[in-house]
Amino acid sequence: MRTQIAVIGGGPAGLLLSQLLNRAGIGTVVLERQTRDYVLSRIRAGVLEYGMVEMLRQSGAGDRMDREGFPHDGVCVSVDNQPFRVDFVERCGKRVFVYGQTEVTRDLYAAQDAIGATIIDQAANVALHDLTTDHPWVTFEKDGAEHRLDCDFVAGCDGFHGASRPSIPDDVRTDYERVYPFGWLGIMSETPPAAEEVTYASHSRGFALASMRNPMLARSYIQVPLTDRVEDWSDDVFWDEFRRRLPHEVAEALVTGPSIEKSIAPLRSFVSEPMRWGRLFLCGDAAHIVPPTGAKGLNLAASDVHYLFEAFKRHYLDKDDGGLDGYSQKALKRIWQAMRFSWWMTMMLHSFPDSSGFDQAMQKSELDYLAGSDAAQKVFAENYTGLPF
Ligand code: RFL
Ligand code: PHB
Repeated sequence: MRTQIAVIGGGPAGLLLSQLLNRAGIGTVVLERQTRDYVLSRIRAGVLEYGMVEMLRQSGAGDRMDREGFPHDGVCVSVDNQPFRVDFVERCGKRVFVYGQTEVTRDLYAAQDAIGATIIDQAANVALHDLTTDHPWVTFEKDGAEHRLDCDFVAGCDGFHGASRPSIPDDVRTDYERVYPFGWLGIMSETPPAAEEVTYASHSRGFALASMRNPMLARSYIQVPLTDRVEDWSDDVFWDEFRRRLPHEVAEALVTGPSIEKSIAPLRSFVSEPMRWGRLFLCGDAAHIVPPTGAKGLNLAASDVHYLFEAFKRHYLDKDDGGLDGYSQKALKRIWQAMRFSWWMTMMLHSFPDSSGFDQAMQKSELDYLAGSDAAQKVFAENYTGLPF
């Protein structure tokens, strides 16, 4: 089997890249380890930056998002049950879209099917070969048989636990990491969202986040110790704790109901440099992880895809490798900005088990400044809605 770009991973990064490339006349084969049903059962991000919204439209997979997604003009931040609002449109003239990652992925699969793209699911033991030569190739197993895929380039879009990043030798890579001492317990429920806008709550008992997918689907999170397990949290205990951390008037109006999904995600910041090795290009979670506090993970995957797509186009259509040579540096510059914002929000909004009185006073003064300063709100709005690509 032969293709131009072997795309490893059929998550949002791999599917979006493949879709854009196919529409530009560049051939791809996507290799995904899981079944499609499994990929579509994962519940993750919910907030799309404007740049990602534009890319979905550009890829021909944006119609349902435009019909069923929800533009949001701002968010609410709550400090010890007292809310304030940051208006994005007023501060920076942009807005975000509430539309779940699950739906984005579903739309991308449908768009790929519609143009007859090749997506091989349940591809096991993917291995990358001869990446520093002009003829890289990939092997994988499917239904017990071994296959070989020859290609011009490999796009490593296989997430944090994939095979691509470990294919870059240790002495070439530098990894940067911060692991936070807590996780987020998240539930999905068929109830009205707690608040009209996404609400980030800082509270002495810990952080909480009230989000949503649609008017009858709420996504709710609370900060929990890393030692907690999902079984430790019945729905009733979750809702009681969630309510305590929210703004008073939101808590009073909260409608609760049974969870239809419940999971705990650890929080970490991680970057691996460089994002290119020979003919392998890393993209999305394969190269970096952000804590979800800034809603940046999926959006960063999209900006990587943008840079990589433009670079491949220049290579194939203009015979110019400048984009490929500059990819890692260009992508990393924006990634570090999003790392900074996600880290800053995480540090400002969560309770840290070993924080001193001084640390807590710093968090409080950071939040006071954000609540009261036009300049601080502008900085927040510009970062939250997404820095330009
Ligand atoms: P993905 O979505 O992880 O997709 C990678 C795909 O590659 C496949 N794969 C392989 N395929 C072939 N061979 C292998 N060896 C492979 N190894 C893995 C996987 O099955 C998968 O289908 O990465 P991608 O495309 O870069 O997209 C990134 C986003 O998914 C991610 O940044 C966000 O979802 C992060 N994230 C969240 N971001 C937010 O903004 N808000 C959130 O609330 C939020 N919650 C989350 C999250 C990430 C989580 N992870 C990764 C564990 C919750 C979780 C649990
Ligand atoms: C979500 O809706 O799942 C969500 C929203 C905002 C975040 C993280 C997750 O910062």
